[in-house]
Amino acid sequence: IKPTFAHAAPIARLPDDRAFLDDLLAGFAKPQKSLPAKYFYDAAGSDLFEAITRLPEYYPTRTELRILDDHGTEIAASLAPGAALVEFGSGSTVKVRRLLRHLPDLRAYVPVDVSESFLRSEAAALQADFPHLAIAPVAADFTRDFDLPDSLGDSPCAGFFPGSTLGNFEPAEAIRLLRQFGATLGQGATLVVGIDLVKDKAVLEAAYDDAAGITGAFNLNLLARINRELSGAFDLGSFAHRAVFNDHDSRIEMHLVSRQAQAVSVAGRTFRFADGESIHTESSYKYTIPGFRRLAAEAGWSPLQVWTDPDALFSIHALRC
Ligand code: AVJ
Repeated sequence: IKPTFAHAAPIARLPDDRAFLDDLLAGFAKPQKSLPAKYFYDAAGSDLFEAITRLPEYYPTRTELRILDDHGTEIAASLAPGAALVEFGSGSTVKVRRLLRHLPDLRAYVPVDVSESFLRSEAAALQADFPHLAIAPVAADFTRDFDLPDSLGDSPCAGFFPGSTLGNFEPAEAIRLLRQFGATLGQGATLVVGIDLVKDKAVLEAAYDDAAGITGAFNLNLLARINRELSGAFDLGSFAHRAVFNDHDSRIEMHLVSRQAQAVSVAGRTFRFADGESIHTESSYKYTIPGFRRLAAEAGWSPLQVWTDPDALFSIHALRC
């Protein structure tokens, strides 16, 4: 098996701008206006997210990296020998590198990401550092069903889903996604998944409302993106960033709150906002270890092992289906 990224075909999908407008129209028609969090990540938004991961208040990224550094050998040992490792939403390869160094016999690394250009450059950089690793990238939206490369043959599969990205999905959607991962990876597969944990409300809220205002800029960039891509007329100064922990649903919610009554046009339509009315832009669910295991069990995954940092801020689970 040799690297196949040069030949990886893009998966057909709805043109992004039409999907964006459809999602905006659906979200703005609801009593609580909302937008899907996945639209945060245009080029500017991805740069802002990178900056968030370095903020003193934003503990998840550095804590997960620490767990990978402290327990990488054991985490890698939870995978079947000679498995192909599929990363869902691979983005930058910073985290998987922590596993790859403990996996000399990996059959292949299969990064899955919507951004084909990012996939290509990350695969090339990874290949330079791991010359013997077979890399078989797939350009696909991992939330939809996709096929693994034929080159994997019938080798056992393992999945990697770090970053607590699963926390962005409503529990019912998270179960559906975990079930889909099981169907893609096959019976007996291991899934290594990063999950942020419930903790003190002040710590959670600071992580999503930092003193430097980077998370606010990240949130407001969604309106800037609407202006750029959908001929929107949002005045960014008349919306405020708000992040609150919703205890009842165990999730951080990010909102953009209208500072005044106003009408805003997007793609030729007019949307009205009352003073103080918000757009719900993101939910980031926080789990307890048993709570996450219950969710995973509903999707057909049983717990193998769990690792946390000394302060129990974050968790990495190995599951078996
Ligand atoms: C990338 C979804 C894990 O929920 O913590 C960071 C995104 N939003 N700050 C998270 C995010 C605001 C992040 N995830």
